[in-house]
Amino acid sequence: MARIVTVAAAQLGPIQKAESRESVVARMITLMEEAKAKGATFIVYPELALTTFFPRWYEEDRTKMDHWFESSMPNAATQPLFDKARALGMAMSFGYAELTPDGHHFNTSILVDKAGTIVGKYRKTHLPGHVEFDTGRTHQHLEKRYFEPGDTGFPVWRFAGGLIGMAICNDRRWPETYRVMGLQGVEMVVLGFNTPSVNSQRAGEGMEDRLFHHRLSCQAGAYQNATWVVAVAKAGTEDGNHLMGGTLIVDPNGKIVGELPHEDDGVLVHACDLDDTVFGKETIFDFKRHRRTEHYGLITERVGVGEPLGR
Ligand code: CDV
Repeated sequence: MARIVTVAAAQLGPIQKAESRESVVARMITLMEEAKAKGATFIVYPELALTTFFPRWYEEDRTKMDHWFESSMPNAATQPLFDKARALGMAMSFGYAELTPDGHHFNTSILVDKAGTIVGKYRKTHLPGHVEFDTGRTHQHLEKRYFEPGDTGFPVWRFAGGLIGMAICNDRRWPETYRVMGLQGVEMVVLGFNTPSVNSQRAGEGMEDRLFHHRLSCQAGAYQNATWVVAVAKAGTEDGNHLMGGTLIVDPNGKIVGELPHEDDGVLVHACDLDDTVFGKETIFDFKRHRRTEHYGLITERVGVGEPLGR
């Protein structure tokens, strides 16, 4: 028997520094209407969906960046998105910069059910980039300056008729991200990303390589954990800085079932059968039968590379 979740990967084109949240929310609502018309019941937007990718801008006084953060959710700017989701009966996930009441800064994503209630929150674990201005880079990536590492871990929620987990951008490159969710039986991982199309520390690593690594990471995570992966870009040129596209959906066999071919606002809709996860979970990736945790200690004991065990 099929368990279908029709998901819309809702890519956003560029958001310039000067664009207001209200304007972005209007674009997100347009995408939601399109997703609904195409049969979707769950829409996924990118990382930091409400604003430009502000961690590319260096600011000496960090408090001057607080205007990019949301201190409540929903708030006046995003309420129309929540209202529209409730009116359409659409579940959703989107990313934003979160400023907590006690002053913590996180790169956050939420799961919102079709009644408009926030039922899940994930805070980005793997923060890329650096803390101080780096003259050796072609562009700055200051996530480590403006965000703290997330404190949520990688929970999986019973949501939309399945087991759903979240990740954010750089998290998708780390096998641990998927495996921790895999061990909770995850059936669909949803994630958003803002990926510059050139490596700031290696000019020769351009868009072709970046897209290759992105697909490789999402496909491996999906296959090795027998889960759907829905990866959604913010794409295009933001104030002169180019972000790659590559919004895609991967099936539990590791195959890409759809990918957007452009860098504008757009939706990629796919009817994902969560029961397609069963074969992998009961055979080659039946963790209970095949994992050998007695040999995995280094995964949690070591952060960086240490002495070889074989000498
Ligand atoms: N927003 C990100 O996490 N971006 C990183 C870049 C800096 C490599 C990514 O993994 O796509």
